[in-house]
Amino acid sequence: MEGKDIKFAKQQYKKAVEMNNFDWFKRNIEKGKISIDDLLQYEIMTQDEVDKYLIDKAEHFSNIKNGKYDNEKISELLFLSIITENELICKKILTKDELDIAIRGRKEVLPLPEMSIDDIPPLAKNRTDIFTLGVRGSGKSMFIASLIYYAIHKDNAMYAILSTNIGGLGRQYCDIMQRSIIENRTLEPVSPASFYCMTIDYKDEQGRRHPLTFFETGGENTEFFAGMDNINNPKVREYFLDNPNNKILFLAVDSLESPNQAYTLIRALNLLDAAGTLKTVNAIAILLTKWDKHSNENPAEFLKTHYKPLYTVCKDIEEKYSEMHGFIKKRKVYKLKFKVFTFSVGNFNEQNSIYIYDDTDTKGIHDWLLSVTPYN
Ligand SMILES: Nc1nc2c(ncn2[C@@H]2O[C@H](COP(=O)(O)OP(=O)(O)OP(=O)(O)O)[C@@H](O)[C@H]2O)c(=O)[nH]1
Ligand SMILES: [Mg+2]
Repeated sequence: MEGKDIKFAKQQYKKAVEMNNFDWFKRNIEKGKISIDDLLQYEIMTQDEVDKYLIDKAEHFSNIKNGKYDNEKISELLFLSIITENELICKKILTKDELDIAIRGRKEVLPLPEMSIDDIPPLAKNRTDIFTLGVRGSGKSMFIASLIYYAIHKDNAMYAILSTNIGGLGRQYCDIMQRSIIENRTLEPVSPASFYCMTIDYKDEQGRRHPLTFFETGGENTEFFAGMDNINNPKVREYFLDNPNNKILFLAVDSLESPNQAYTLIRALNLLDAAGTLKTVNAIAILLTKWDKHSNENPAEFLKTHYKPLYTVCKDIEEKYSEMHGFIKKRKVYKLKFKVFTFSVGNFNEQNSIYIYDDTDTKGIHDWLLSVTPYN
């Protein structure tokens, strides 16, 4: 572009801004009198200004739809309000999930309803209670979500969520758990004040019914349960310490976090031992969660290196409670079993926010769960 052309372009641009009308300016571009490349090269306009004034929204939309814009560009257009999130969704240019990934690098976490421990329904008797303990963020909710999803969506498994007994928000919580897997989304951290229970019957391959109740709460509450001060809390006593039902304990150990988390779990086990509750525990499983990030490592080595104290406590418990003890008349008699699993809900991205569901670990744990729980 020659000197006089630059001057012309600058003048035209100034006029268009003043009049807040770019029609004439655009016509000059169409006729080849002004080129967008030159406007950028000679710094008459910035890229943002070109996007805003010279390119029709329809063209932006078509470029987004055809994958011509990267996520950064889409975010920039949204940031400058050249286009809006609403337009992208209403015009079906992007789905809500695609938009989340494009602009936030993640899908929005699923929000959870709040449910106080004081409002949960009375303990359902003659079922096996599944407790998943672990510090905040250790992967408890994703594990339970995957286990429930797997049972409900695989033919050989669960078939009924009891409408009686479920009470409170159990049903709603159960739906959210499944949705998180179906939509490949993570879940909001459970509020420390919230406590959910879901009564679900699992069906095994022989068609026998395993009545289970899943308990789920925020990571802080593992510490709460583990705190000796709370031993007299009536709800802790009802659901946890004095609960006569059979129990399975899953101990979620976040393989990406510090081994110090194990001491909370050890405290909880000591409390259960002291209160006599372990007599009603059928099985304990350590879950090395988020194992997709460790897939090349040997789980036994990992456990021995980082979690020897927890492993030793579990082995001691297994030994101490190795004597056969029948819990309920006419039921199969169990001795406490101890097992270590690696667990991953799928392959996560770098930020651990988006994943591709993989049910391999879940299947193994599901089958084991059926092998250690009584059936009707
Ligand atoms: N890499 C990987 N990350 C995971 C996996 N499961 C969970 N995460 C990550 O860990 C975060 C916490 O997982 P949750 O299942 O919500 O943890 P939680 O123990 O229920 O946490 P609280 O409810 O706060 O006690 C998720 O949002 C993911 O970012 C997994 O299988 N692999
Ligand atoms: Mg949770």
